[in-house]
Amino acid sequence: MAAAAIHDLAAIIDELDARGRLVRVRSEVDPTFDLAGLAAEFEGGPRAVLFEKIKGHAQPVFTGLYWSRELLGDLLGKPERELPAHVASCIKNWQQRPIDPVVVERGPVLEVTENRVDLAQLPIPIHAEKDGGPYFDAAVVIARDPETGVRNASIQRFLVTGPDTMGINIDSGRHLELYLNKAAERGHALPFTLNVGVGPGLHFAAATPAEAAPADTDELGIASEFHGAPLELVRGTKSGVEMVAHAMYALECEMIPGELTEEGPFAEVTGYYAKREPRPKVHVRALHRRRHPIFHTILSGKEVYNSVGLLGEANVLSLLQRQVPGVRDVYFTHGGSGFYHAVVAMAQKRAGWSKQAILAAFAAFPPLKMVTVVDDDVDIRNASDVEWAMSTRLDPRTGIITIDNIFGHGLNPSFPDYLGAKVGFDATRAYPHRYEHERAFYKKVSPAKYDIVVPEVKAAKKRAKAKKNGNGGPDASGGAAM
Ligand SMILES: Cc1cc2nc3c(=O)[nH]c(=O)nc-3n(C[C@H](O)[C@H](O)[C@H](O)COP(=O)(O)O)c2cc1C
Ligand SMILES: [Mn+2]
Repeated sequence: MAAAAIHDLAAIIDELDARGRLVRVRSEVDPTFDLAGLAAEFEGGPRAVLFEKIKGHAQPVFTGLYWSRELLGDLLGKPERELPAHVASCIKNWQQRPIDPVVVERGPVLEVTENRVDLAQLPIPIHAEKDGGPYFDAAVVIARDPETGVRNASIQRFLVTGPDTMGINIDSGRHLELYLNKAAERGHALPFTLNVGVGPGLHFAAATPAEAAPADTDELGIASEFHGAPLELVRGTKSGVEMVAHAMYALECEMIPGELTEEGPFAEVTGYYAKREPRPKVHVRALHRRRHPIFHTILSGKEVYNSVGLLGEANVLSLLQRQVPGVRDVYFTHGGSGFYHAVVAMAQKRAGWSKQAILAAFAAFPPLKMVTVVDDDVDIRNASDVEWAMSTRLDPRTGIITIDNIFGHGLNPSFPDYLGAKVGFDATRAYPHRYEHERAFYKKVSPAKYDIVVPEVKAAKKRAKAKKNGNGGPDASGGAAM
């Protein structure tokens, strides 16, 4: 897709439609449970989904932009296996010479402004049956450091608790937590904007881990790299914090330090419910939107693997390639909830570098719980192949590293209060390589060059019928069966 249109979700949806990559749900759908249940039927497939009629609402809902790397690769014009390297190169360009966003006078998000906010008017779905209520789960937060003014972008989940109030979940170590603490020290509120319905450039900028975009950098510039042009912002009318000019909706919000509200449960990317607990309360002061907005929601499974996971993968890949000779590729497995298990492929140059790769991967992305390093003759995207390396090359006496009492991801039940243990598996061959560990391969031969007859396998039921009618296959004629 033309880079120029990638910042606009409406243009993206039209483009997906033109490419046969948009499922349109024409029937009315209940946003409470049914929408997510139906979306789950399409999760991971090559198409996103537009719910045209939402029960009780005039505005449609869109989901699925991130649940397939094939879809994402097609949209960004990259083969899916090259996505981590593409993302890594965009971030590297930004680190070396950032293209700052520009503030413009007008944008589609300013078409309608509502100063009396009623969140119940928005078609915000309730996903899982035990969720605490409707959630914003794909919207980008823009805030400014109360001390330095540096902007930050992040994605947090927000539970709607009233017409103009919400609860937010800020994980430990997030830059937004730092900003809120700084606002508390100064005794004032922390204003921010919540931007719903943005393109993948800004979504990826917001999901860029702190290890790649530290607190003193304006990570909004990362979006400009994906767009091929500066990200366009408009100034908020209440606090002056910027909003995304091409968002579907932008909410001007603030948190008053110390004010808490009950937030949760929420069906999380881990496959478990996040606990209901007192968390920061949010006041919505104004709502801006397009005249015909589309609400963007995501299912917190594969969609998060390909945003937090993809960005984590890109960072681990670029750091490892700089620090550990021989690293070829990195993949965060789906079985590892998308960002708890990294598999690293390397062509060893020296004994011991594989263990170095384990430590560097943990440092590059703290939510990781497991790192498995294999040789570059293993397909890291194939769980059986990785298991083959573990069962034939890993020496459990010397190849397993455990680190106890280390910071991890709070949503992972094995890190209660963000503390737990991590494990690294060195499943590479002993170096220097020995004959016993050399993988056997067949010559690559293309069947297309040969005249081959491949019969259709007949179902057992059909075979029995054919036999009864006296025109059986090899069984009936006494021929040899293979
Ligand atoms: C769909 C999605 C939902 C997320 N939900 C949360 C959340 O509820 N709380 C949170 O702290 N981080 C959440 N994250 C992760 C952060 O947005 C991400 O780690 C980001 O890099 C944090 O920004 P920061 O480094 O500027 O603090 C989510 C990410 C995605 C992609
Ligand atoms: Mn940040």
